[in-house]
Order: sequence, then structure tokens, then C-alpha cells
Amino acid sequence: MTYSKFEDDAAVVAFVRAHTDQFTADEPLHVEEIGDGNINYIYRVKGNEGSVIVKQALPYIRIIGTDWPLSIDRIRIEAQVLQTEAMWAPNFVPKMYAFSAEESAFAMEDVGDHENLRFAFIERHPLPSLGEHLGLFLAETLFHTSDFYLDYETKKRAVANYINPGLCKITEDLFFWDPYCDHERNSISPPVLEAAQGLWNDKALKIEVTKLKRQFMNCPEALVHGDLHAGSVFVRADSTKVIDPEFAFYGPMAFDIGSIIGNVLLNYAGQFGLAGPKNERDDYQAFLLSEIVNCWSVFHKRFTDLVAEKSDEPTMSQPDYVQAFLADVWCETVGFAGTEVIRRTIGLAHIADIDSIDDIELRAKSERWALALGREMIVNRHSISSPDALNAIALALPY
Ligand code: SR1
Ligand code: MG
Repeated sequence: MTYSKFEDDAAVVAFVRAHTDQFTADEPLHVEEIGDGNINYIYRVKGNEGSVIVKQALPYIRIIGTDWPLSIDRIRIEAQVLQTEAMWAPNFVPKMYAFSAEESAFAMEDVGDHENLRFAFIERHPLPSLGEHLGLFLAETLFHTSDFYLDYETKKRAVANYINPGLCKITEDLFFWDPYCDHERNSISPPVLEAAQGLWNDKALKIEVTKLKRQFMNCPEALVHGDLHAGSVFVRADSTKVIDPEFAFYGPMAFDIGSIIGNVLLNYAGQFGLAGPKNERDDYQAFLLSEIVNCWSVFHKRFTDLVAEKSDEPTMSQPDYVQAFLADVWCETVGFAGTEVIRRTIGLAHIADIDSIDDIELRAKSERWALALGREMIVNRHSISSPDALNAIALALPY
């Protein structure tokens, strides 16, 4: 089967009309391509009142083209994951309206009344419920797709259903390999080259990163989102929506928790050099650290409660085991968060939190700070026993 991009706006409209009942038959529809993703094509289709989002995957990466092929099975995975997440965390994901394998596309709820978390962070918007919402989303989705909840057969069939080799390989390379060598995919600003070279020559760091890579590759614990960075989250003061689970697979729970905590810390690094009064930036940094504490404590409590209420797995539901398990998850979370911080600073896929600092020297100060923090988190994760201990490291690290 050959898959082709929707030829024109009329094709996108025809898709929406054929597969959803969101618009009346005679309602005029307007299509706008929202080209802000790296990998797929995304359209907003607007009617008289409402709108929907259409996402289409082609057998390659949008920003690279056919030189980087990628299986279109990722769109089937994303559609199914959004439906699974909606069973357990309906308030935190957009509604899936329809998926078509023939067109390798789906239509979903438009969460355009929310803003992208990355830009909310950069503009220092107050988000009083962010940590709580993320903690709940993580606890519900990770618990209900794990052995704590699913029976042995359902779980193993789910592991098979979500095998996602191409997307996992991107992460294996971009998180755990490229930043630790002189790779052509890296993007390193000249004043940071020496610090990057320091990582390439850091044997202890590279061993610990490889242990994390092994865990990423060999730990089918739960259906993880797989790419839970700030760009995959949309927010309002009272609402949080997680989108874009095309990297989903059965992996370590800590990968999701670490990815989002890594993004909170990346914004913390950016705030040193972003525009605006120092007291505002200081206050926002304090807010960011408090949301790490909230996210983990809400996750920890909700996960513990879910096991007590719903798990009949005889060994894993022992209360002391659950606490030991969560302590391990925290330790791995710190390590994965460190890899996210480093790969977003010198790897292929940077983030605007730091890249939008115009002054190259000021930006380099944030970048070097992020690299030092990431290293510390990876190498010393076993002794960083709580979010407060992690925050103490961020506070003590000289800028
Ligand atoms: C080539 S893809 C680069 C990055 O974009 C995605 O959102 C993932 O984070 C991936 O690592
Ligand atoms: Mg994405």
C-alpha cells in the first residue's frame, strides 16, 4: 500500500466528513495546516463553531523527508494509546474521534483553548494545577497498563501490540548515544563545545547512561507515552491535556516521569537567561521546583492508592513492595530526567526554553548549567532520594 499526503484542503475536509460527525453536512469548513511538529502533518479543520484536529503520518519524518523512513504503524499506536489513556485519565487527553488505517490519519478533539506548556513556561504563566494533573495522569495511565492491574495474558498481548521499534530507535540514539560522542546529528553551540567534549570523555557518565539505555530497552513495565516533553502537553490554569503518544511502547514508568521532570528543569535552566525582571524569573524557578515535588507526591499517592484499591496481584500488591518499587522508580526517574536535560542541550532536538535566549554567551551559561545538572542527576541518581534532594542540587549548582 502506498500512503500519500492529503492532496489538498478538500481531501482533509473529505476525511473529516467521512469519518466524524462533528460538523453538519452543509457547514463550510476551513483547513489550516499547523506545521509545528517534527514528524507528522497536522491540520486544524474549523466549522461555524467547533473545530477538530487531523493528524496524518507518512512513512518518513516530515522535517527530514524520505531520507529518514519511519513506519506509519506509529499512527495506529498513537490512536490506540489515546483511547487507552482516555479510559483511565479522560480529563487529561483529547478525545479521539476516528482513525483510518487507509489514510494513516486520525481526527481528534481540538485542545486549542489550551496553550503549549513549553510556551506557557517560557512566558512564565501561572499553572497552579500542573504538577497535580501530571501526577494523576501518570499514575492512572501507568498503573492501569502494568502488571499491578492487568492479568498476565492481557499485559503480554499489550506489550506485543505496542511494539514500536522505529520510534524507540530514535530515542535510543538521541537520548543515549548521540550526546555522548561527536555525532553529526548533534547541535552544539560553539561556546559549549568544551563542556560537551567533557561529557564525551567522561567514562563514568557513559557507563551510567548505558545502564539507563538498557533499562529503556528491556523493561516492559507499563504503556509509556514515550515522548512526554513540554511540547506534548497543553495547559490552561485549570486543565492539562497530554497529546502525541506516537513514541508509546511498553517501557519503564520512570521514562515518562523523568522526561517531563527533565523538561521542567530545562525551563529552570532557561529562566536564568530569558528576558524579564530577575525577581519574576526567580519566582518562576521556585514555582517550577515546587511542581516537581507536587507531581511526584501526587503520582506516588495515587499509585499507592490504586494498588491498594485495585491490585490483586499477590506479590506486587504487598504494601512494602509497592514502596520499594516506587523508590526504584524515583531513582530511575532522576536518571532519565538527566538524559533528557543533556540531549535537549547538545543533541539534535533542542528546545525553545534555552534556544530563545538571544545572547549566545548568556545562552551558553544556561546550557553549561543544564549539562552539569544532567550529569549530576545521571551519575548520582542513587543518592538523590527525593524531589527535595533533587531540588537542593539544582539550587546549589552554580550558574
Ligand atoms: C527526529 S525526532 C526528534 C524528537 O522529536 C520528537 O518529539 C522526539 O522528542 C524526538 O526525540
Ligand atoms: Mg511529538
